[in-house]
Amino acid sequence: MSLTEVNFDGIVGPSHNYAGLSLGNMASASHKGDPSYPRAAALQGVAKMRGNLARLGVQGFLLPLPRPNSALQSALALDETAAPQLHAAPWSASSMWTANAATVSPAPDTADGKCHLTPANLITMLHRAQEWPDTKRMLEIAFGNRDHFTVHGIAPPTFGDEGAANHMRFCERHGAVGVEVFVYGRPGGRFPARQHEQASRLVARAHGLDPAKCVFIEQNPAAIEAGAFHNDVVAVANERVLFTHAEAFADQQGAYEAIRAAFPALEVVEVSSSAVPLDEAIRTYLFNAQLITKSDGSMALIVPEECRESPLVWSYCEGMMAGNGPIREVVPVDVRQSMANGGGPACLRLRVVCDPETVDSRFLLDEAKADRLEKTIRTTWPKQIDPGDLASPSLAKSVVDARYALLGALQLEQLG
Ligand code: SUG
Repeated sequence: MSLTEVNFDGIVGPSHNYAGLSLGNMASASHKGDPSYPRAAALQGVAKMRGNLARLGVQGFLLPLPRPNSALQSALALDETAAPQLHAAPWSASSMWTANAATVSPAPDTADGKCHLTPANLITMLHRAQEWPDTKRMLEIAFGNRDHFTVHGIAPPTFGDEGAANHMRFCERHGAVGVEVFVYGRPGGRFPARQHEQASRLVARAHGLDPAKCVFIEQNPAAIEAGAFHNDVVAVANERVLFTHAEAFADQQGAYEAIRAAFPALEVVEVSSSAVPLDEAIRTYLFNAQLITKSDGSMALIVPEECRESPLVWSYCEGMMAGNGPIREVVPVDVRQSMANGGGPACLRLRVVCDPETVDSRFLLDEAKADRLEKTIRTTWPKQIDPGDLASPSLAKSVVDARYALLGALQLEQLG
């Protein structure tokens, strides 16, 4: 059996909109009320997947969840006195950011030799807390092969869990035993600390990880204040390499030492605050990148286009490509529609180290399926959504119909 890293990207749903729902997420706040372009957004996502399919030879995806969520609409007892944000929450397409779908511990790390997934409860934000039941149902289908996968229940409230966005894994190669690093925030600041330490710890226990191969690290409260609402906004790991901003962790040197104690081969690529100030790193999402190992063993960083447009960030990237560190290529991709809600290339994917043969093949991409996805999106996804449209029954019908068309195109009607 050959284990490899499969990225499951979230297909951007037909209700994608900018309602400014995420306190502490600067992009979401600054684009509140803008018109959104769901069709363009979803096509940007498919183009990113095609690029990675060509680079890595394998690519998966997860589907948009049912929206508007009528159960949440009735639970909220919506009427004209309810705040606009309450009206918007049941329409959110936030499940596109699959780095928040679950925490994943690959088979080599777990006591029973299976790959364990815990769906994230996302309880800190109302519009995200509605995701997990449908996400869990989908994961149970995609990873339904019980000889290889276990899908757990969520961490119980009040422990906030935001999934893989706060989880990093270090290993010699993806199929080898790994050290799993859980990054949590300490509550009490201006913005919510969305990942709670106890949620991370219980996920590690539930997955049957070796305590000697788990590291728990506190996120820098100043990074949360600056808009790093998840650790993956300021750090990303791949195999031996940690690519991180110098202000990512509460105790930066202590974090490196703790990881190195469990994983001596750690190689840190640290970007100093003078090279790229924290605010610029968060604005451009330099670290919300996919750090991938190419077939020749070298690493490439898939970054948002916004990085190329920033003189500071791009000059850092050019210097890195010219140097002799582990990251030899930087590839900008256009995911602007997602970026405007605070979701970069890394947010849009859930990494699952597994044998692709053990996954339900309906969730795996090939070129023909990418064509089918694009055709469905081009013909059924709304072109534009203005904030006032969210109350419209005709928009609700188009969103529901578009998702059904997608389920049909992928033979996944059972998710209907
Ligand atoms: O949870 N944005 C998402 C972005 C998630 C990014 N994921 C990772 N960093 N892995 C969030 O804040 C915006 C929704 C709105 O404003 O309508 C939103 O939910």
